[in-house]
Amino acid sequence: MPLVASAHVNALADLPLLASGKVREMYALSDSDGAAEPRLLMVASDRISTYDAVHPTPIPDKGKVLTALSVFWFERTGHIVANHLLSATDGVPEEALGRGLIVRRLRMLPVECVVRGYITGSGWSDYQASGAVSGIPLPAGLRESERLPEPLFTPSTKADAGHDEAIDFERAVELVGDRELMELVRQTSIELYSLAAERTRECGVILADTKFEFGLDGDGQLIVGDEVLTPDSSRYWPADGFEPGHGQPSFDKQYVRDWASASGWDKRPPAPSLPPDVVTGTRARYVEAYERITGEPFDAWLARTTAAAGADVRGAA
Ligand code: PZK
Repeated sequence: MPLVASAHVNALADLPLLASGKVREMYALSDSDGAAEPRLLMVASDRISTYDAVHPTPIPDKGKVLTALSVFWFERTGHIVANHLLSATDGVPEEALGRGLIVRRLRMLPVECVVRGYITGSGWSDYQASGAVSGIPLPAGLRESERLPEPLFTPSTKADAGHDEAIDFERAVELVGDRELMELVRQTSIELYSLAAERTRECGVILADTKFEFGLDGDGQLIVGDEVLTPDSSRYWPADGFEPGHGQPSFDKQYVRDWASASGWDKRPPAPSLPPDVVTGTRARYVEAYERITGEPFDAWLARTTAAAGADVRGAA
């Protein structure tokens, strides 16, 4: 029990910033407070990127929606693989409530684990150039955005700067240094994708592809980390209007992309600020994605997390 209730423990500014991505931050938590193992705080911001550039205008609640979706999927996939989530409330600094997660610190594997159920993006480019994706030959005559006969595991390397490089399974085995582990990672990735794609299909949302990051815990057990099955790590498309033969609109970012294209921006940094109607429309799409996929109001997430201080007090009684 804390000696002083609501003391401003773990204020964000006091924590060591370990990494800052385009749209989120990762902080170290101290090992000196009785924790059983090293822990991190991951905080999702409201920043949004299109064409790899971050816009100066935030989308209110975007970080909370992504965090809430990650937690939703962590809670529904624990029978497939353990995950790094420890808490969305206990130990999260007040200013990060709703957008912050306390997670187990892992030894991350040096590969990005992409699963594709539809042929789009760099997978479509690779298929057009070679008839294969990640070294996996595909039937001739596939159209852009078409559903694949079965989900494909198409790993990539983690590039520090610039774009991740597609690799085949054998290269992933070399990088990870353990074939059996890599086979488990592939099988697990496909199971996670398949579970999520079936669920979202029932909600009128196509999960075209997604990316997982795995790590090992102190016992060498495989753990899924990072964010899982969020719109930032996945391509979500509205099922309504889905039509192979061309690119599909993004469920969440399409207003921004449409506006950005019409604005005349050349898609090189710096990204332009966004007008209020694009911000409002995009926020509504993130909230709609959460509500369609989880079946609960987004406010329920806010009540569970941003009201956590009160919940702790009531729970302690
Ligand atoms: C880890 N990232 C990506 C970069 C971010 C996140 N559980 C973990 N243990 C150790 N390392 C990581 C994780 C996770 N998840 C995640 N890099 C390392 C990243 C920048 C900002 F918030």
